[in-house]
Amino acid sequence: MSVVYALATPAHKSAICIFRVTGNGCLKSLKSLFGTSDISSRVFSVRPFYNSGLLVDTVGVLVFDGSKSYTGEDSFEIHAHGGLGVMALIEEALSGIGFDEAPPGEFTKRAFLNGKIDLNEAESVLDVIDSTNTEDVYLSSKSLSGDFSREVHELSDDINSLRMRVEGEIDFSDEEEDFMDEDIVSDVSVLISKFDLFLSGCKNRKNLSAKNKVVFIGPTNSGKSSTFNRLLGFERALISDTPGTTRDIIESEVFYESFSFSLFDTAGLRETSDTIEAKGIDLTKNEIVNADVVVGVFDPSSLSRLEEFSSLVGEKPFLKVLNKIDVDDSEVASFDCRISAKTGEGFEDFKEKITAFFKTSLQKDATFLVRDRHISLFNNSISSIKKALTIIQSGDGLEVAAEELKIARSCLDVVVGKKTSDQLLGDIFSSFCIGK
Ligand SMILES: Nc1nc2c(ncn2[C@@H]2O[C@H](COP(=O)(O)OP(=O)(O)OP(=O)(O)O)[C@@H](O)[C@H]2O)c(=O)[nH]1
Ligand SMILES: [Mg+2]
Repeated sequence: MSVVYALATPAHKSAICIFRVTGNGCLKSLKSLFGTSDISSRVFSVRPFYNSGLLVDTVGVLVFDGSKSYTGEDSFEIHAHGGLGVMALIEEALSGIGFDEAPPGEFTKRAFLNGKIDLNEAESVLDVIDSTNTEDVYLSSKSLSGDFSREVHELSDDINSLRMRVEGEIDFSDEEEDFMDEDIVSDVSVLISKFDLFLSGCKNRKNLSAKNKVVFIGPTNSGKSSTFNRLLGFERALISDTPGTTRDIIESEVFYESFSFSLFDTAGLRETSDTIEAKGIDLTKNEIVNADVVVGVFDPSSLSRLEEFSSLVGEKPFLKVLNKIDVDDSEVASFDCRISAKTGEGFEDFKEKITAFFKTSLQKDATFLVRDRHISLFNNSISSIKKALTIIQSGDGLEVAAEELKIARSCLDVVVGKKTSDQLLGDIFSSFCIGK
């Protein structure tokens, strides 16, 4: 396999950027890049980094020989200052000495192909990165540590030993001996129960990377952008006392109480003859359709419009917020929260109430995160075991029962990647980020 490199951190100005390089033979380039090939393995060393002999930056280097690397190949990492110019020059240096740019997921794919991790563990790497709440992080990390694969292997071994016992029965029946391992039927039933129990703890990761969408709507000038900014903790959206300040959808991410949310600030809704603002209003209506939770922000001057907005939101969860309580703190029923975007009053309660919508949708008792492909393989596997059980109970066609058990086991082999196809690997690794 060729030597490949990738920027493993986002291509944005930041304190540090990290490049990864992997591929046997890559360590021969250390001299031209760092001025020496004498860099200890698995020790963080500080070295100058050169592009065509010119000093680019003083960087941290981590070298791994193949036996101790993530990919199973000789590898190294460059930890440089996170400027866009630095990134461009490091990239130029690496491609200049003939390294190829790594496609998405290439490092993890190589780890799998070189036997460092199994396919399920490789998929768990992606799940850890995609998780948008802390519970999913814990579940993904458990799979990455090999717990899920161990359970699948255990089921696989159980199926295999039952198959061998069934085949033993076939041999005895060939010899016309009257022998039936009475326990086979009950042991297959026990296996089915064990499999069912395992499946009941599996949570489909389908929506893992789906964002928790929180959309802010309300009359113009009610303080939507101010509320949005205070939740984010910085000035993301433009604020002014001119109604109609926000004209486009503004999105930003925030992490609160084990969840990440995507917040969307929208244009205030009012009847308008201004065509640009009218377009913003149409966008807001579309955002409501895609929202998980709609937050309606009102101020004391726009209380009368609550009904109008409630009907616009329809069936969607709707959190009604009264803002600007610093100017008017009179109690108004029919609001879920009372806040001041100016002073921050009421925001703890407000954040709790947003989070509460998402807490209820979590499957609390999950043990593992799985994918559609796992679920369909598990279903095929268990249905073959059930077919085998029916055949064994009838006492006829034990060869077919043994074949069904073989199919059941081979489904589990596909789960952990003992059997794979290029198509499957392509599907899995193409959804990774570059540099992972
Ligand atoms: N006193 C007080 N003023 C606020 C508060 N929140 C917002 N404002 C003021 O209200 C005005 C409108 O705030 P914005 O956040 O721009 O309101 P908006 O709802 O995003 O407005 P549009 O985007 O035009 O629809 C600004 O002058 C803010 O400073 C608050 O809690 N208290
Ligand atoms: Mg605004």
